[in-house]
Amino acid sequence: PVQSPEPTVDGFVTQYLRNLNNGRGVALSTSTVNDRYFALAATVRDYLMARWLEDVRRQRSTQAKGVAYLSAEYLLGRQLDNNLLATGLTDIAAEALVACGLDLEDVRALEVEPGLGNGGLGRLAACFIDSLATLGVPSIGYGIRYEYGIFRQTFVDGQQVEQADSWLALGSPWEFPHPEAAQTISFGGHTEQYDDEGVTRTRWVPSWNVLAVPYNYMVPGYHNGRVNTLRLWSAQATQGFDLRVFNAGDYQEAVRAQTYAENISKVLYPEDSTPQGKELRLQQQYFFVAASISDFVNLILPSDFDLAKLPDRVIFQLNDTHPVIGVPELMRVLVDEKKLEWDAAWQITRQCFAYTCHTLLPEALEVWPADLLGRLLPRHLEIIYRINDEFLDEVRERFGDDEERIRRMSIISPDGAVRMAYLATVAGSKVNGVAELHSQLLREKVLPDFDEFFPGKFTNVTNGVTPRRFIRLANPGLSRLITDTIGPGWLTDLDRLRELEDYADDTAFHAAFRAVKASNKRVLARTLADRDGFTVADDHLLDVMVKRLHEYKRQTLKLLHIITEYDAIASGRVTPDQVTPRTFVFGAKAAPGYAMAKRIIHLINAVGSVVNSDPRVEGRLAVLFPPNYNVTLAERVVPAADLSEQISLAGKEASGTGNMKFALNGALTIGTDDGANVEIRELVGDENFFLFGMSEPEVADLQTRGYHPIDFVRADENLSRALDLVSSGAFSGGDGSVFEPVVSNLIHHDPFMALADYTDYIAAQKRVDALYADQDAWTRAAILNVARCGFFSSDRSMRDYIDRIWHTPPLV
Ligand code: 26V
Repeated sequence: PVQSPEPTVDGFVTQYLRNLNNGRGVALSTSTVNDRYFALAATVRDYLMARWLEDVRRQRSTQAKGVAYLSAEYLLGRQLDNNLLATGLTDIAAEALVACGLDLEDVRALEVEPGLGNGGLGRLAACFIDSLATLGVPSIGYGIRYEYGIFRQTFVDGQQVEQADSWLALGSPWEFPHPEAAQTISFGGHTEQYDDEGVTRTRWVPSWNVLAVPYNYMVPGYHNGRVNTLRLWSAQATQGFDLRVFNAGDYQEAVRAQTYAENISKVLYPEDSTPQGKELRLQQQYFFVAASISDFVNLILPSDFDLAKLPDRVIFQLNDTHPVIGVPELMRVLVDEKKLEWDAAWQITRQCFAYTCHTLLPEALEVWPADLLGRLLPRHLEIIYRINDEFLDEVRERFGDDEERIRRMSIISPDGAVRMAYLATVAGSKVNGVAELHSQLLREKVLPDFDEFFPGKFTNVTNGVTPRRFIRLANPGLSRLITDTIGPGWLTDLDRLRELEDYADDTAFHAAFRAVKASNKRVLARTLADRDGFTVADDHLLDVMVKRLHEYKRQTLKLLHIITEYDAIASGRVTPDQVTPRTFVFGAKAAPGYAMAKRIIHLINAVGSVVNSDPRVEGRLAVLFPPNYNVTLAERVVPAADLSEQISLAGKEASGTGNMKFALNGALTIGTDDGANVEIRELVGDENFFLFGMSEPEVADLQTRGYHPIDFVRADENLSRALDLVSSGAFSGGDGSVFEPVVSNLIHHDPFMALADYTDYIAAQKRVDALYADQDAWTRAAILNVARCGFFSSDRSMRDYIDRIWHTPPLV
């Protein structure tokens, strides 16, 4: 067994210097900050290594069932602090560095976060693997090692400009590449029938291959000695590929082919709502899923394993439709490679997958044109057709020749595209939504025929967030206060936060709680000063909206509120001292091809620069939009916030997870009855939540009656003034045409009904002001938010998945 270094300052120093000298090949005196960061990471790894190897061995040797989480995205955030926390080495490391004449703070600042995800879905996967490790559940995360993660956002003249995220430029100390364990992944070609000792079988004759090289990452549990694995695949050209072309003497062509193959894991697709049907994306999906299934079936399972028992060993959890091509892939492996009967293989496959849906937007549901899919994966298309034929036969058996229903339920759409969500629903043992409301709408509105056909298949698991990263690491002050008040243990048993209810009216606790918030604001102020040159007033209500830019999330509604506040003062209708001093903070990336979202970003910046430079509102209103919102920045913004903006049109936000992070850090929510907001409000109580806007049934109702945004403009003078201000060019140097597309889209279409909810939103903001004016009442409500949101720990989400879907108890 591997020897762990001594968990003492001396032990740490010795190991650290060894890693600096032997690992980096430098002396302490000549080392760069990068050397020091790498040596520190290596040292932390050394403490985790023995446990990791032991867990890998145990998970292989036991017959216990485990989870294989299939996700195209993992938005991990920085690793160093998290791994120090998990091992309990933070203080030792800090002291050891001091002993070496170094500062932990300087060294940790060097880490570039792996941004291998777009937003909520990718961050959720990262929270889930943290919780699985902390619960001790046998599991492995599979995904893609993108060479470039989510783009780096900059602003030029207020407009978003994307830059490549070269997170690997200086190397990553957290990964363990295993080129010797590479899998060959095939594409293209055709299928043919052949005679296999009297049995007619099909085989796939592909036309090109790529190598999938696994990179392993440690996923340590919190203070439990467990370390799980995240395995991300990187694409490399195969030798054979090169040789063939090289032998033909065409060097250029060989290099081109290699580049083509290696493109597969080159870059994360930065779109998260409108699938483009891009061939490269399907290549990415099949690439990582085929590698993962083969890894599990051919390498992790013993070679004599009876595949009929596969469902007793593994559940492949499909994180949205991105890995759904795994369904026909497992069928192909079982039928073509392992030579099982189709029915037996289908029986196994149906038990081995479960599907999580993360959206309600119809345009976000992935479909693949059959010709594209057939060109890239001809055998898989055949398998999908057969799955569909047999499924529709069953539907006919149940419902007769109800051709309308058959058309509705077919995995193949009328225009010949494969509906991946339907395939996942037919194949999955369970299908879940990510919040109560979302799961209900999924059953009633998105997949009602399937709910009727498969009773018991649909379920809910409300999302959660890891309290280790989003409370303990992000908010050490609050964490200390909680531990001082209710004792340790809450970080892995978050329902215990309830015990804080007893302190909701305790004067001393109030003071300490407020001091923590004030200190978090100062930390944020320092961060924004350093990274963006901003100044943050420390006596303002901090009003925060951070999330991807999307029309359904309604950043424009937030902007209309800001403009209304600004207009009220600028026009002299209210005096500055009549408004609550507020700093509005935005964070949002727009998909590079999403023109309207980019215009809205431009408008936020334009409003910000006018508001921030107008002496009439100085000291009262400020708008800050730090570029490149990411996990690292979230860890500073969330603990500092007073008010959390969760203002999507009801029925559009599947869950939201930022909403949970804010509430757990003592921000109050202003929000619609959407996604997990519903559950937050139920838990914290109406009086501790600012609800506004139409409910989902009201939205549906207005939609059927016919929505005319102009009616709402006419009915509210403040709204028409705010829109006029934008049209007049007040935020664009007098040129009204710049933001005309945003305004006219709102007035004439407003697909997400921002104008319909405006009046009620402004009224709710007035309630915010009123409560904030009573600091005791506000603090009480904030404390109760923390106390009552323990439910939103991702540990609870994992227990729900285990009980309702996976049936994979922790390994003790
Ligand atoms: C979709 C697509 C479509 C094809 C192009 C690439 C791509 C990449 C990601 C996605 C996923 C979009 C769905 C998503 O992120 N949903 C969010 O999931 C969160 C976790 O469940 C949830 O809190 C958010 O409400 C939901 O919007």
